[in-house]
Amino acid sequence: TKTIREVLQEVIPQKQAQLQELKAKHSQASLGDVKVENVIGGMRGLKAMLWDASVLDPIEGIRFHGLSIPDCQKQLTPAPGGKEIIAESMLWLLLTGRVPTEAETRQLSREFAEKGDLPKHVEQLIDSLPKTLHPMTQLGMGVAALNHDSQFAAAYERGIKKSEYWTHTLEDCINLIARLPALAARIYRNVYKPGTPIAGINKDLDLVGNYVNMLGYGHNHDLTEYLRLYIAIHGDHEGGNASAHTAHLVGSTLSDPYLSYAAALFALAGPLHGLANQEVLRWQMNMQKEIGDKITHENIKEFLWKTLKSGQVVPGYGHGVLRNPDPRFIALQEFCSTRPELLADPVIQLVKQTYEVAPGVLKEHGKTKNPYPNVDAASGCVLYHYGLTEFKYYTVIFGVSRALGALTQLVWARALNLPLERPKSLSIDAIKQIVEKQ
Ligand code: NMX
Ligand code: MLT
Repeated sequence: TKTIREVLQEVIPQKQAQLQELKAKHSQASLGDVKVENVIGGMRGLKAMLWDASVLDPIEGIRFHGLSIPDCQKQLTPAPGGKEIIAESMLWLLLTGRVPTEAETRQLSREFAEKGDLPKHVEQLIDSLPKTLHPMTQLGMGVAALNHDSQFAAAYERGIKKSEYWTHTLEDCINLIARLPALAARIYRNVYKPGTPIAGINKDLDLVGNYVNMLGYGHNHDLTEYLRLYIAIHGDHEGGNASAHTAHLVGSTLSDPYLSYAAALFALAGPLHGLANQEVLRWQMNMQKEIGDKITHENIKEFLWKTLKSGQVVPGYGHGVLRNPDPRFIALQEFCSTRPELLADPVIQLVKQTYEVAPGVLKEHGKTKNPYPNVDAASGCVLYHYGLTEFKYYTVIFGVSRALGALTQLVWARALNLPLERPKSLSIDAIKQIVEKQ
């Protein structure tokens, strides 16, 4: 059994050599033109980032180091007594490119549990915040305040060689992932169950097992399994998504992992990105209220058109890269398909029926390049079924998850000595001058 640090010590020199070779042989090769539409269109389609842990195919969806979600479900070690992928095995895969053994997975679970308690000052900060402050704002503030103990920041201040950056970054990333459940659970308990005690960390449980326990739902095995799957598959979605990209950009200034990930969380908190899971539930509940018991395709269609005609987006549909139903959406639907009590739930049925109608309506509407559901269309309704009905909290769970991928890339960015990210911008006049000369 090797530690994650030992495996990284082995794989980093190999990857460094690969990058050196690419630089030496192909630095001047083109990966495609930069068109005006890329510059004014949110850089969509522009191949402009290095990101190794996962690649998103528009049709097939996400692969983590080449493994699809069903591959991961087969190959990655679940929790004892569980079946779903857990955060530890996903992090091992993302960080090292290797499927960990069961012993390696358990070793990481134990390390997370041992490091999971929050420092007093962060508990006090979170406890002092108004309960009306959005849970995502609280999460970002808590993560930023954890930088008090950043090993990278302290080592940088002492003066370290660039070749040592990644080891300190890794320690911060592991400490941050370990502490996220206690932080996220404290926010939930303060806002929604004030005055009740929070469970302590159980050293024999996996990261998400402890998270669900601290949230107060540890008795619910199915919800625990659902959140294990949810957190594993939201972990990484290549590099260009707004949260991961933000962490990468901020990290490239050598801001420490806590500050970099806090920034990422504030990108995740936008309704076009992670907040969409909150928005989906709110929107589906409004649909249910308006339609009442008579849920038919016709009624759903009418509600969809009402949303679109009022100039709003249909939350949970569309994507910057995907052009097919999101395999994460499919995986979460499949979780439901083996559980009759979930299939019978009216909110889950409404989500499923919306999926039967929405792509047709969005195609007819004719704007979105992708009329199919993304992960957010499905992720909240199961939480709702299990009694976690406070949908303003849902993006926090996404925030616990995305740390796996975004922090993996911070370690690799330091290991590969990637430079400050600083693209060139152009004014409208400058663009006109360039194109008019062509
Ligand atoms: N409902 C209505 N209109 C849409 C939708 C939608 N679901 N998706 C895209 N459009 C519109 C979009 O607003 C744009 O309109 P306009 O020309 O007036 O600006 C047009 O279609 C073209 O957009 P696309 O190029 O298809 O999409 P883009 O890559 O710009 O944006 C999203 C991707 C995900 C931001 C967009 O599809 C969206 O707003 N979806 C709803 C929100 C959502 O579910 N976000 C979650 C994404 C996943 N995540 O977890 O982060
Ligand atoms: C994500 O998981 O980050 C979202 O699907 C958005 C994206 O990939 O752009």
